[in-house]
Amino acid sequence: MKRIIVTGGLGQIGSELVPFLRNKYGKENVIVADIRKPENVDEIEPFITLDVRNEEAIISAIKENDVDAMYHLAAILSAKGEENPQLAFDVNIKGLYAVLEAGRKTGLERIMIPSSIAAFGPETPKDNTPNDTILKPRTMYGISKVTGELLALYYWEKYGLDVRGVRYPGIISWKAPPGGGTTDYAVEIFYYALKGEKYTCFLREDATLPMMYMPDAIKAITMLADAPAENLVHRADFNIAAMSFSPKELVEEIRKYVDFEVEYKPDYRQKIADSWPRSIDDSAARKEWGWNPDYNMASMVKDMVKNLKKKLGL
Ligand code: NAD
Ligand code: AKB
Repeated sequence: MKRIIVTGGLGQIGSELVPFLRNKYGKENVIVADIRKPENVDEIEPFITLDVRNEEAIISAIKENDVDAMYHLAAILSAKGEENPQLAFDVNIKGLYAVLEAGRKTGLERIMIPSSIAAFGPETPKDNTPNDTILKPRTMYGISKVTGELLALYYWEKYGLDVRGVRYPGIISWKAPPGGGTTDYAVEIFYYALKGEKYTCFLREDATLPMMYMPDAIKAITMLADAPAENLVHRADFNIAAMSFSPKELVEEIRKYVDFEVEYKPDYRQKIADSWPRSIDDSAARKEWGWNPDYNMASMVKDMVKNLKKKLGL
């Protein structure tokens, strides 16, 4: 991997993955691609406007920029996807197909595609969820993630296109806002707590979900990208775990730093959360490429409070 395109590079994960990759490969060798143009485009350069549903445009971007690898992050997340399932199908499934076809036709060396705990469904065992288990998600987002996992295996076995990915839990971070998921409460809540405002949580207080702090999310996907192919039994379906907590447990931890009021008003997102696991068995990732997380809930909250206070000027 020498020249990399990051699709959806302006999103929550891209905003932190891009600086990491630029530090490693050089600024000019990591091209940010997104459907929206940033206001501060001069700071983001090299940047291209790209709709991942347009295969020809992806092929041109790969050729014109002499790209050999891609992190494909462009997607519609779970909550936004249930508000507009047709858009989620279009971007997440047709867009992924366009990316894989462009990768196959141009001979990309590697494509990284994040999956999600949304690949699981109500019939999946909820605790210590195994890597290889029942995948019957009920959201369009989850269906697109299972499709991606299967297509990654297909393109590898049929064409030798090296497509890999992890099943991210909810990602918590302070640099860029989350993009419309069921786990977004676990980021939003910090802003309300630190400003001393009352937070209305859209999940129940006991809705336990697997979560991960952004530095571990970046570590996981880049470790997997660099792992020797011969060590991998799985492809784009690696469970990875770091912590699991409920909104109530997160509130208790944040209250060690600031006091704030919370009320719980579960909405349609509770049903999505109910269909996802509470905790994850990540032994395959540990065995095949040496995964282990650095942050637990306590160290994540401490770091979030410190960095967000600085960011908000508090
Ligand atoms: P995000 O919503 O923050 O960012 C997605 C980006 O994709 C946005 O910048 C958006 O403008 C762009 N985009 C949307 N449609 C596009 C299109 N047609 N063409 C090009 N760009 C388009 O998402 P994220 O949180 O950064 O997630 C990145 C990847 O990680 C996704 O595949 C997501 O499913 C996965 N993931 C994220 C989480 C999480 O908690 N953030 C958890 C599990 C998996
Ligand atoms: C979402 O809630 O949609 C994402 C995810 C877990 O995939 N954060």
